[in-house]
Formats: sequence, C-alpha cells, structure tokens
Amino acid sequence: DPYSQDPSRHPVLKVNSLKPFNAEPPPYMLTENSITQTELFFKRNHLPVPQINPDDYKLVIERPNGKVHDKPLNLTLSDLKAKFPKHEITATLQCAGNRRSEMSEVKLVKGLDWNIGAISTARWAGARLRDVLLEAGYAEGSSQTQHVHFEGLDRDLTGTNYGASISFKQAMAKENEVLLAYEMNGQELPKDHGFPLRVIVPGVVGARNVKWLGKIVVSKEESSSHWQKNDYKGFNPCVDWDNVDFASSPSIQDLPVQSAITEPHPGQKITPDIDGELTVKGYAWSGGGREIVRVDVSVDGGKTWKVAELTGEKQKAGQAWAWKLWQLNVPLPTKSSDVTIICKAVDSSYNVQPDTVAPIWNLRGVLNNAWHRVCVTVDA
Ligand code: MTE
Ligand code: MO
Repeated sequence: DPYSQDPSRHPVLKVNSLKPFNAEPPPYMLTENSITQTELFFKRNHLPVPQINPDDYKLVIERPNGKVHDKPLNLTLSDLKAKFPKHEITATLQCAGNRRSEMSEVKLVKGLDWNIGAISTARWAGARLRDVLLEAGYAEGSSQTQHVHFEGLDRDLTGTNYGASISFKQAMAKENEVLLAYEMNGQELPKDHGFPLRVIVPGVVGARNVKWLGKIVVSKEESSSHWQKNDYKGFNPCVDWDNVDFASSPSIQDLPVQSAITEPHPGQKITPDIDGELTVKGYAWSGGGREIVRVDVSVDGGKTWKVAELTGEKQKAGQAWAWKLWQLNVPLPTKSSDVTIICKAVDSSYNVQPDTVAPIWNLRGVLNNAWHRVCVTVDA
C-alpha cells in the first residue's frame, strides 16, 4: 500500500477520499478563527504523501539556458533559510473544486464531492520565489522565460510527479509575494501540507501551490503536467466528456470572488433566542489580491438584503490574500416557517457572484462561486 506511510489526521475532518487523502473541516469550524488551525486546514492530495528526509533534501533550480553556470542551482533547506530573507504572509488557499457538491446537484460532475470547506487560511513563511530565481540567474522581464514550473516529489506508480506552473511574470513581481514556504502557522510545514517545502502563490488556485517541491524549471511553455493541461480548467455548460477540448481553455490561475455561509447549517432547526435573532456567519474571499469590500445577506430567499459585518486583518490594496470572516444578526419570523439564507460577496473590483449554479456548471465541477444558500426551519 503506497499510502501506508501517510500521516495521521484529525478525526473531525470530513473525508472525501482516503487514498489519496482529501478532507475538509466542518463548516462552523472554518469561521471560529481567521487563521485556520493547522490540523483543521483542508487537505487535498492527488498521490501518496512522499517521505522526505529533511537532511537529504535539496531543491533543484534549473539555470537559464546558455548561462555560464549551467549546473542547476541546488539549495538545501538550511540554504533556503540562511541565504534568503524570510518573508511571511497570511494567505487563503482554495481548491478549484470547493463547493463542487452543489454543482453535482444541477447535473453530476466528475470529481471529489467537496462541500464548502475546500478553503482555509494560514500564516506562511519562507523565501521569496523571486529571490531564489534571481539567485539562479534569471533576470527580471526576460522574454524567453514565460512560465515557471514546479515539480512535486509525490509520484504515481508510473513515476509521474505532480506538477503545475504559473507565469514568469507572476513569479517575479515582488508585490505578488510568491513564497517557497517552509513554515505554516509558525511551525515547520506538516507532512500533508508539503514538508519540507511548498510553493504559496497567494490569490491563485490551490493546484498551483505545489507541495513537496523538488524542482523548479523555467520554460517558454506551460507545464505539461496533466493537472496543468487536462484538468483545472473551466468550460461552457454545453461541453461534455465526448467533446471536451482541454487545449481550448486557459489553465485556472486567479480565482473569482467567493463566499459561503458556515452557520447555521442546512436543515438546522432554529429556535429564536430571547431577542428573536439569529447569528449568520461565513467567509468571503477573492483571488488576485482583490479585497472583499462587502458581503450581502438575505434571509428571505433574496427579496431583501442586509450588509454583514466583516472581520479580518487589514491588508494592502492588491495584496488582500486572506479571506474576511463575516457575521450578521438577523431578526427571525415570529411564526414557524422555512427560511432561505443567502450570501454574496463583492470584491474591490466590484466583481460579484453569479446568482445560480446552472449557468456556470462545467463537467469538472470547478469554480463554483454562485450565491450560497442555506435552508433552515424556524421553530417559533
Ligand atoms: N502539490 C503536490 N505536490 N501534490 C498535490 O496533490 N494538490 C494541489 C496543491 N498542491 C497537490 C499539490 C491542490 S489541487 C490543492 S487544492 C492544494 O495543493 C491543497 O493544499 P493543502 O493540502 O495544503 O490544503
Ligand atoms: Mo485543488
């Protein structure tokens, strides 16, 4: 069993697949803290967790073609910690498949059945990818170098490693704060999250945040990895498995604006407290460093709206990598009834979420950011 060496995990996680391990925390736990507890952070593995001895570990970075030193730059973990300034950011990571289960309610899609928990937030610390690329000899604005490939040390039985790429421009821009992270929430990176080193590309889909990083290659082409080329792409709802052409869509990079209700949970029976009020809670986040500027909440199925109260750390414009948590106290009907709660977020570019899932349905069930709805019963 190639999975026999996988680490142990927190029992509260809802497991969507055991081998490889894929799991998410219960929704209400997501909004207990702006920083997700490491044990509760969602886990998305495509392959067995590789066993890496940190003393033998080295990161291999291929040199620019035609440069004097063509031997790759090899960096040990101590090199990475000693030679490059340590940079720390708070960033939310979201899998493209977050909320896929709602997409399957429209029409079955292929993929893990994520609820709203394939998203979490942590403090990440490490070397800036930019600094490491400069050290390896890459120059800013080089036109020959358009993509940066990340190769994971996890591999399948045929010897294929996990891999993905981002643009060279994305990797080099200082304000993008792309990290080679060796710490998560102040501790060394846990096995499930890429020990000893992973890429953090804030604002960009989870799939490019390569864990167990073994190698970096700069190329004119995008990564040829299955997960770059034939997965993690969006399509028109008319596209099915008989006519899909993966080459026709760009790979997902920045994610769209998102929000979800973490409390109450669907089907919950609610007895109004003494004030006749209910507290609704959730998260909201957008890709590309766009800040959440507003979350709208309705408790009458979308007829009327209120503005939720946002909490979360102050972030710089264009570098809002972390989600905002939100909450709102709403009056409840005095008669027993079914109530549909809805949330929708607005980001700093005034991007909004689509109201329903059907028009954004796609065969892989990615990028579901429709208004989130939770139906509850009020027991007055
Ligand atoms: N990196 C490697 N090497 N192998 C993987 O399977 N999964 C990717 C990404 N990086 C993956 C990987 C996907 S699809 C996601 S959503 C994130 O890791 C999940 O990161 P997490 O498990 O730390 O939450
Ligand atoms: Mo993912």
